[in-house]
Amino acid sequence: MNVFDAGHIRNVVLVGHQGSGKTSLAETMLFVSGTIHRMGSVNEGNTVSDYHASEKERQMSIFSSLLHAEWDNHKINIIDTPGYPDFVGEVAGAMKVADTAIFVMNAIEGVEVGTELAWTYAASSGKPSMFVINQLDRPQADFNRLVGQIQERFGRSATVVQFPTVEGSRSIIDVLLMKQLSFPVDQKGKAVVSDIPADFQEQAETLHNALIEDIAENDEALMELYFDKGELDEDEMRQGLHTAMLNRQLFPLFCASGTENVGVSRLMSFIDNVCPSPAEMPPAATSEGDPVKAAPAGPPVMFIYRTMAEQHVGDYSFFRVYGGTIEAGMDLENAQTGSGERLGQLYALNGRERDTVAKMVAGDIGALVKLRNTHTNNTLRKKGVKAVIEPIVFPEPRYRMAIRATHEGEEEKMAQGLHQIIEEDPSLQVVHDPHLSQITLGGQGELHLRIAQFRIKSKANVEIEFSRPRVAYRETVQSRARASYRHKKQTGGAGQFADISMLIEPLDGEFVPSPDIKVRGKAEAKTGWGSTIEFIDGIVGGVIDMRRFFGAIQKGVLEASQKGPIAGYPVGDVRVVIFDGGMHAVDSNENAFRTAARKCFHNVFGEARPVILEPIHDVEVIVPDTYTGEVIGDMNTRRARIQGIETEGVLQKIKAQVPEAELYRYSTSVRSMTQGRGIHTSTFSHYEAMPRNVQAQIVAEAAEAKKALEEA
Ligand SMILES: Nc1nc2c(ncn2[C@@H]2O[C@H](COP(=O)(O)OP(=O)(O)OP(=O)(O)O)[C@@H](O)[C@H]2O)c(=O)[nH]1
Ligand SMILES: [Mg+2]
Repeated sequence: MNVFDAGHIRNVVLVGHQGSGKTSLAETMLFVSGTIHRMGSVNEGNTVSDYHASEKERQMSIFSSLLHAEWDNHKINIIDTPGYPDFVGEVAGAMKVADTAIFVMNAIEGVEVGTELAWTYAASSGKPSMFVINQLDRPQADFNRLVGQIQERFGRSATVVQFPTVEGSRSIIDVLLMKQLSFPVDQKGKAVVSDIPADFQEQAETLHNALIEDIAENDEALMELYFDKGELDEDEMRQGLHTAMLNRQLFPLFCASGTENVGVSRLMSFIDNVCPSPAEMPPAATSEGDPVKAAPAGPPVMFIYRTMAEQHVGDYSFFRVYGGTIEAGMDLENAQTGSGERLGQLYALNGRERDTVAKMVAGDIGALVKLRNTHTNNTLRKKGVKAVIEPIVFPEPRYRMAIRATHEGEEEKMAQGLHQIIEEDPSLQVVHDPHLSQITLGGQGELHLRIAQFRIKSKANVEIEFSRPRVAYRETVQSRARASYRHKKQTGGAGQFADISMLIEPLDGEFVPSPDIKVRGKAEAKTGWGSTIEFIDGIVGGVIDMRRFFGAIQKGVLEASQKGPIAGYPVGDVRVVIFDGGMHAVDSNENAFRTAARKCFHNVFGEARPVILEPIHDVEVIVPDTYTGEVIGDMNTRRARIQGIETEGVLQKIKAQVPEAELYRYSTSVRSMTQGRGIHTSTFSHYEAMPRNVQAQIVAEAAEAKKALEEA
């Protein structure tokens, strides 16, 4: 394959809701460019992009795939992403390395959650964006309604470049060219250009003027020209659109029917002529060192945006070259690990197919195999260069399950398998909680985890099982209480003696001592589960030698706090004051005080209105407004506190605080309540006391589990 310089490269990513037609559109892009000679279809499972068995089986994209087409001496890199929200991690990675985001919209469904999700990535990374209203051949398609919806949601910056003559027809009026473009079946996607029919002249004029005004509004020089001439020519419009796209001032809106090969060749030309080249994009942002300019003669800097093991090939590292020119055999340094990497063969991909390329210059996207120790989000650079490309921010999990190896003794294999799939998909997350003795796998939804389970099986040959994760409750006290404990043992020789009086209270502000307590010292312990225990030495008259025993007392309390007295959950923030006690010249030692402290803590805890705390999450659900009522109704069965509802165009955002215990499989519930059109996020907010009745249930469960353990 030829080598292209940055000026002759375009990097586009196809994004949008599930089933909007991205993969079909990509297939047609490859077909009209002559890259492939037969158009496959998603329904038959023979597209270039959806080539994995799991994608064919489900007739949907699961992984992003890298494709490329040559068009008019340009190389267009196309990344097709999955629209199903479970796989949004793939969108995050692809969006990072693309220069233009093409939002493929389903002409019947309109703005959907998948559109919304991708939009946040494009907006936060400042990517030039455009819309393609797709599937216009379908009888229920309503172009005007959709334009209204898009503008309502994304603003008037969505500017119409094309409209269909009649929904379902194979003709489009292009108001930039001011021509009718027809795509007869026998022309294999080539446009037949003709004058605009009289019926559409008026609408075309109106939209043409609107487009010119949109363009002029964003460019002073063009505005002046427009005032002078009362018109802008095609090249001026292109130039204006180009600049406005780069600045995210305008989002051109196109029409197409991917499977019918209508509008696609025109889209390719627009990508070539108007969408920005990598050379025009701002220098790549870095987390260290200066931003990297796409200069072919500069020192090589490349970034790995994705890693994927392929059968019979090995580990593919997908990359974008940000600086310089790279070639096979080159020695680079991994910025994160400091170790050296020698580049193997470079490939331009079309799904499973690969072409060897001699060199790749700054701006290009490709893949290579068998890097020794380089992972997603790593930068490879010429030794001596300081730049580290800013990493991709992958989404936080919204679905979590406890996992274990189905067969005993395969824990080690499971750990390896987990390690591998997380390397490939950083939107999965493993958390090991030693206090709950539980490993959880978090991801974007039920299907995401099921695919992970399947991949662990095929990679590491280990079966894993999912179960409901236990919630990390905490135990704490709600009032001040005092108790004493005397530990005394006489067994033959040396005895054991320690006497402690302890006060406990919630750790809430500074200690306000009662008149009988004098503060003499203070210590603070941070527990392994994230809470704080404050210790106050209030011993007067040396009844306990605190220089010798304060440490042992703290140890005892910390031991006891690992398993709280109510149901065995770790203890949350408390203050412990040692205010009285006694010791014995011979029989007192550290062990004795540790034991006494443990027991005393247990007793005093029970006196201070103990309570179980539960984690509360901030939850946001985004749904089309027809589902708002249902989502709120369901929230009310989950002990949720609704905090507000905001309108975002045609979608609603419901905000609430919900106990974690009530969020089990919530993403699945949201999907089924909204027929796949809603999505939620959930982040830990704080701990809160549980209602009595719910607590009683937790206590009963803990008692039962303990009994079962003792009987076993
Ligand atoms: N009539 C019609 N159907 C289309 C068109 N584009 C796609 N489809 C159909 O819509 C379904 C989904 O198409 P895909 O290309 O897989 O959509 P996608 O956006 O890649 O979907 P995900 O990868 O799951 O997000 C398939 O059955 C396609 O045949 C179109 O332009 N017209
Ligand atoms: Mg797809």
